[in-house]
Amino acid sequence: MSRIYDNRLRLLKEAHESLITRPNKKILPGNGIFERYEYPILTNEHTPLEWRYDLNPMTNPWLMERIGINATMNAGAIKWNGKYLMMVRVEGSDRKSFFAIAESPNGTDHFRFWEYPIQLPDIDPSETNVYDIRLTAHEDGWIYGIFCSESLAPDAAPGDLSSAVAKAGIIRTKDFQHWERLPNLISPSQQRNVVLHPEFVNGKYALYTRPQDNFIDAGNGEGIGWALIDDITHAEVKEETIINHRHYHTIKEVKNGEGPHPIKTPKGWLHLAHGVRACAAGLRYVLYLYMTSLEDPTRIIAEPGGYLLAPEGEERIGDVSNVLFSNGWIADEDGTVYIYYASSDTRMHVATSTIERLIDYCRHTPEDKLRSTTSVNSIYRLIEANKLVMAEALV
Ligand code: BGC
Ligand code: BMA
Repeated sequence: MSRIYDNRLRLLKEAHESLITRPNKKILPGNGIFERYEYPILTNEHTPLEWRYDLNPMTNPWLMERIGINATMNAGAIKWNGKYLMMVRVEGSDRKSFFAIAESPNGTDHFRFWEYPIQLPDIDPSETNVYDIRLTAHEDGWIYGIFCSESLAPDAAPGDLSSAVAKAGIIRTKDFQHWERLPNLISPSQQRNVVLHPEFVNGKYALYTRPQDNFIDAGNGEGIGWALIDDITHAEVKEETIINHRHYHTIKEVKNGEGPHPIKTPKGWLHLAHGVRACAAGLRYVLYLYMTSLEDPTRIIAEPGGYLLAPEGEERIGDVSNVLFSNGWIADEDGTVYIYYASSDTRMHVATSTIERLIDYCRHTPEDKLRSTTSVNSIYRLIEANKLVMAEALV
């Protein structure tokens, strides 16, 4: 074995291991709603060396990387057998993304990838890319994953190699080892951001959808939709109602989409979604919360104005800058909520909060009344109320 090979192998292994075992710290005091953490929880550098390097000194004497990994982003998440799992969108340097599971003992650091990425059952030769999976442990006993399956548009003009079609792919498992692939969702429009509700509603499966005019634009698709499905093994959207609308001059003017499936709380279903606005710098993606009724999960009961999380610092920079995206969170038994979010289509982060705090935030943050003047009114009301509190404190 050459000295170059030996040295490089030792350095690579040390760097990799210390990255994975690096403890993460909460950044305090935060805004009281959630806490961010000092380090991203997964980056391309966290992927196993065995995925990237040929470790045979005979065929790779310089120990070069043979397969590049570009990003680890947009992960679904679930607590399973006491472990915190992310089903990550890993993107190679060839721009193909695929899914791989990374596991942590505590939800905020020590995320380590399982030995192999997931090889999905291949049901459609035109399927080119897969991404943004949402995991749902459904009350039917299966764990489902719904993801975007993307292909070149069949009607693209010759030479147009960008027009694409987005469909919802569906898989399910009981052990995270064996995956059954069900037929893609049949829908009148293209679909990205499809999410399975964890419970039956009127005896049916329920999906959050996001109808779109074409591959990029939500267009007349006015927001986050809801559809009941008769048979999940031949899923078809027959009727779709919009439950969370877009509005002019808000954080979700251009598009919005459901994040992970909502968390059931005593006060209602707690939803995490992304909102998109357009600006000179391109599309800006932020994360927001809303709540729906336990009796009728399509009825909004609270929607705080503005965003919960927007890109900050390093988060603002990456392959697709100015983007936060989340399709995974975990509500723990003790009420802690782990919000897994990706920044700028590049890396994964965690923010923590609790169910109680997020409900309080949803119910007591003024809603967006859609005009500057109404926003100033909210600030006035807060100042006046604070003056009373201060005056009482002085007595
Ligand atoms: C990308 C996604 C993106 C979508 C719409 C896809 O080709 O892989 O990350 O959300 O285009 O822009
Ligand atoms: C979208 C998503 C994500 C991505 C975002 C920004 O449409 O579905 O895959 O994070 O674009 O590129």
